[in-house]
Amino acid sequence: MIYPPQEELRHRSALIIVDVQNDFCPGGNLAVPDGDAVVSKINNAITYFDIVVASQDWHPQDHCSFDTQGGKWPEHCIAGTSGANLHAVLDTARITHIVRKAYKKDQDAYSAFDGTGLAEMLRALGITEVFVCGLALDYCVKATALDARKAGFNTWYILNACRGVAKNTSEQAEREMQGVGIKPEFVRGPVS
Ligand code: VGL
Ligand code: ZN
Repeated sequence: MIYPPQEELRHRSALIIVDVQNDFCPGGNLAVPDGDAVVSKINNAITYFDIVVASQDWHPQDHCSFDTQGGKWPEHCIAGTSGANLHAVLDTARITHIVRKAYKKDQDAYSAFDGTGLAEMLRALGITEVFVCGLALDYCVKATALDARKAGFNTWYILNACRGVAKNTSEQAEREMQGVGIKPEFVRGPVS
Protein backbone atom coordinates (compact mmCIF):
# COMPACT_ATOMS: atom_id res chain seq x y z
CA MET A 1 0.00 0.00 0.00
CA ILE A 2 1.14 3.52 -0.68
CA TYR A 3 0.15 7.02 0.22
CA PRO A 4 -1.79 8.57 -1.36
CA PRO A 5 -4.21 5.67 -1.68
CA GLN A 6 -4.27 4.20 -5.14
CA GLU A 7 -7.16 5.57 -7.16
CA GLU A 8 -8.98 2.23 -7.20
CA LEU A 9 -8.85 2.13 -3.40
CA ARG A 10 -9.94 5.71 -2.87
CA HIS A 11 -13.60 4.84 -2.38
CA ARG A 12 -12.64 2.28 0.27
CA SER A 13 -10.23 4.55 2.19
CA ALA A 14 -10.86 6.88 5.10
CA LEU A 15 -8.68 9.48 6.78
CA ILE A 16 -9.13 9.80 10.54
CA ILE A 17 -7.89 13.09 11.98
CA VAL A 18 -7.49 12.61 15.71
CA ASP A 19 -8.03 15.50 18.16
CA VAL A 20 -6.49 18.40 16.21
CA GLN A 21 -8.00 20.76 18.76
CA ASN A 22 -6.81 24.06 20.18
CA ASP A 23 -6.05 22.64 23.62
CA PHE A 24 -3.55 20.18 22.11
CA CYS A 25 -1.81 22.91 20.11
CA PRO A 26 0.73 25.49 21.37
CA GLY A 27 -1.12 27.94 23.65
CA GLY A 28 -3.67 25.30 24.64
CA ASN A 29 -4.22 23.75 28.07
CA LEU A 30 -2.57 20.42 27.17
CA ALA A 31 -0.30 21.49 24.34
CA VAL A 32 1.57 18.79 22.44
CA PRO A 33 5.03 20.09 21.43
CA ASP A 34 4.83 21.41 17.85
CA GLY A 35 1.24 20.15 17.71
CA ASP A 36 0.06 22.69 15.17
CA ALA A 37 2.70 21.49 12.69
CA VAL A 38 0.35 18.66 11.74
CA VAL A 39 -2.23 21.03 10.25
CA SER A 40 -0.54 21.82 6.94
CA LYS A 41 0.33 18.13 6.48
CA ILE A 42 -3.24 17.08 7.16
CA ASN A 43 -4.60 19.73 4.79
CA ASN A 44 -2.47 18.12 2.11
CA ALA A 45 -3.46 14.54 2.98
CA ILE A 46 -7.14 15.43 3.15
CA THR A 47 -7.31 16.06 -0.60
CA TYR A 48 -6.76 12.35 -1.30
CA PHE A 49 -9.81 11.14 0.62
CA ASP A 50 -13.55 11.23 0.11
CA ILE A 51 -14.31 10.07 3.64
CA VAL A 52 -12.64 12.26 6.27
CA VAL A 53 -13.44 11.73 9.94
CA ALA A 54 -12.33 14.20 12.61
CA SER A 55 -12.46 13.22 16.27
CA GLN A 56 -12.81 15.65 19.13
CA ASP A 57 -11.95 15.00 22.75
CA TRP A 58 -15.13 16.33 24.36
CA HIS A 59 -15.06 16.38 28.14
CA PRO A 60 -17.49 17.64 30.79
CA GLN A 61 -16.03 20.21 33.25
CA ASP A 62 -15.63 17.57 35.94
CA HIS A 63 -14.17 14.82 33.76
CA CYS A 64 -12.38 11.97 35.55
CA SER A 65 -9.18 12.46 33.51
CA PHE A 66 -8.61 15.95 34.98
CA ASP A 67 -6.07 16.42 37.79
CA THR A 68 -8.75 18.35 39.69
CA GLN A 69 -10.66 15.02 39.84
CA GLY A 70 -7.62 12.86 40.63
CA GLY A 71 -6.85 12.17 36.98
CA LYS A 72 -3.65 12.50 35.00
CA TRP A 73 -4.22 15.57 32.82
CA PRO A 74 -4.87 19.28 33.25
CA GLU A 75 -8.36 20.38 32.26
CA HIS A 76 -8.63 20.27 28.48
CA CYS A 77 -11.14 20.04 25.66
CA ILE A 78 -14.15 20.96 27.74
CA ALA A 79 -17.22 20.56 25.54
CA GLY A 80 -18.25 23.76 23.82
CA THR A 81 -15.16 25.79 24.77
CA SER A 82 -12.68 27.26 22.30
CA GLY A 83 -10.07 24.80 23.55
CA ALA A 84 -12.24 21.97 22.21
CA ASN A 85 -12.59 23.56 18.77
CA LEU A 86 -10.71 22.12 15.84
CA HIS A 87 -7.63 24.15 14.86
CA ALA A 88 -8.80 27.15 12.84
CA VAL A 89 -6.53 26.42 9.86
CA LEU A 90 -7.67 22.81 9.48
CA ASP A 91 -9.57 22.41 6.20
CA THR A 92 -12.87 21.60 7.92
CA ALA A 93 -14.83 21.99 4.69
CA ARG A 94 -13.44 18.59 3.66
CA ILE A 95 -14.37 16.82 6.89
CA THR A 96 -17.33 14.53 6.21
CA HIS A 97 -17.88 13.11 9.71
CA ILE A 98 -17.17 14.26 13.27
CA VAL A 99 -17.02 11.95 16.26
CA ARG A 100 -16.85 13.20 19.83
CA LYS A 101 -15.47 11.01 22.56
CA ALA A 102 -14.98 10.85 26.33
CA TYR A 103 -18.02 13.03 26.92
CA LYS A 104 -19.14 11.10 30.02
CA LYS A 105 -17.81 12.22 33.40
CA ASP A 106 -16.67 8.79 34.57
CA GLN A 107 -15.23 7.39 31.36
CA ASP A 108 -12.13 8.38 29.45
CA ALA A 109 -11.68 7.38 25.83
CA TYR A 110 -8.44 7.80 23.90
CA SER A 111 -9.63 6.03 20.76
CA ALA A 112 -11.94 7.65 18.22
CA PHE A 113 -13.63 4.25 18.02
CA ASP A 114 -14.42 4.11 21.73
CA GLY A 115 -18.14 4.62 22.29
CA THR A 116 -18.68 6.44 19.00
CA GLY A 117 -19.98 3.78 16.59
CA LEU A 118 -17.16 4.69 14.20
CA ALA A 119 -16.32 1.11 13.15
CA GLU A 120 -19.92 0.37 12.18
CA MET A 121 -20.19 3.67 10.37
CA LEU A 122 -17.02 3.06 8.33
CA ARG A 123 -18.13 -0.47 7.49
CA ALA A 124 -21.52 0.81 6.37
CA LEU A 125 -19.66 3.14 4.01
CA GLY A 126 -17.65 0.24 2.58
CA ILE A 127 -14.35 1.41 4.05
CA THR A 128 -11.57 -1.19 4.31
CA GLU A 129 -8.45 1.05 4.50
CA VAL A 130 -7.89 3.54 7.32
CA PHE A 131 -5.20 6.23 7.63
CA VAL A 132 -4.76 7.83 11.05
CA CYS A 133 -3.08 11.17 11.83
CA GLY A 134 -3.23 13.97 14.41
CA LEU A 135 -2.62 14.34 18.15
CA ALA A 136 -1.24 12.86 20.23
CA LEU A 137 0.75 10.07 18.59
CA ASP A 138 1.50 8.37 21.92
CA TYR A 139 -2.10 8.50 23.24
CA CYS A 140 -5.15 9.04 21.08
CA VAL A 141 -3.57 8.41 17.68
CA LYS A 142 -2.09 5.13 18.92
CA ALA A 143 -5.34 4.02 20.56
CA THR A 144 -7.32 4.90 17.44
CA ALA A 145 -4.98 3.03 15.10
CA LEU A 146 -4.92 -0.05 17.35
CA ASP A 147 -8.73 -0.08 17.47
CA ALA A 148 -8.96 0.35 13.70
CA ARG A 149 -6.75 -2.68 13.25
CA LYS A 150 -8.73 -4.67 15.84
CA ALA A 151 -11.92 -3.80 13.99
CA GLY A 152 -10.39 -5.40 10.90
CA PHE A 153 -9.39 -2.36 8.85
CA ASN A 154 -6.08 -2.24 7.00
CA THR A 155 -4.47 0.57 8.95
CA TRP A 156 -1.65 3.10 8.49
CA TYR A 157 -0.44 6.01 10.59
CA ILE A 158 0.82 9.07 8.77
CA LEU A 159 3.89 9.78 10.87
CA ASN A 160 4.72 13.28 9.69
CA ALA A 161 1.10 14.32 10.24
CA CYS A 162 1.33 13.28 13.93
CA ARG A 163 3.03 14.76 16.99
CA GLY A 164 3.49 13.09 20.36
CA VAL A 165 3.58 14.29 23.95
CA ALA A 166 7.03 12.73 24.54
CA LYS A 167 9.75 11.04 22.50
CA ASN A 168 10.02 7.77 24.41
CA THR A 169 6.29 7.13 24.53
CA SER A 170 5.98 8.04 20.86
CA GLU A 171 8.70 5.56 19.91
CA GLN A 172 6.97 2.95 22.06
CA ALA A 173 3.66 3.76 20.32
CA GLU A 174 5.26 3.17 16.93
CA ARG A 175 6.61 -0.19 18.06
CA GLU A 176 3.20 -1.20 19.39
CA MET A 177 1.41 -0.20 16.21
CA GLN A 178 3.96 -1.83 13.92
CA GLY A 179 3.82 -4.95 16.08
CA VAL A 180 0.21 -5.53 15.05
CA GLY A 181 0.74 -4.73 11.38
CA ILE A 182 -0.05 -1.02 11.33
CA LYS A 183 2.39 0.61 8.95
CA PRO A 184 3.92 4.07 8.84
CA GLU A 185 3.19 6.39 5.95
CA PHE A 186 4.29 9.92 5.12
CA VAL A 187 2.36 12.74 3.55
CA ARG A 188 4.18 14.68 0.88
CA GLY A 189 4.53 18.46 0.96
CA PRO A 190 3.94 21.24 1.35
CA VAL A 191 7.56 21.99 2.12
CA SER A 192 7.54 23.61 5.53
C1 VGL B 1 -5.42 13.00 24.57
C2 VGL B 1 -4.64 13.08 26.72
C3 VGL B 1 -5.90 13.28 27.22
C4 VGL B 1 -5.11 12.86 23.11
C5 VGL B 1 -6.70 13.20 25.04
O1 VGL B 1 -5.90 13.36 22.28
O2 VGL B 1 -4.07 12.27 22.77
N1 VGL B 1 -4.39 12.92 25.42
N2 VGL B 1 -6.93 13.35 26.36
ZN1 ZN C 1 -8.81 14.06 27.05
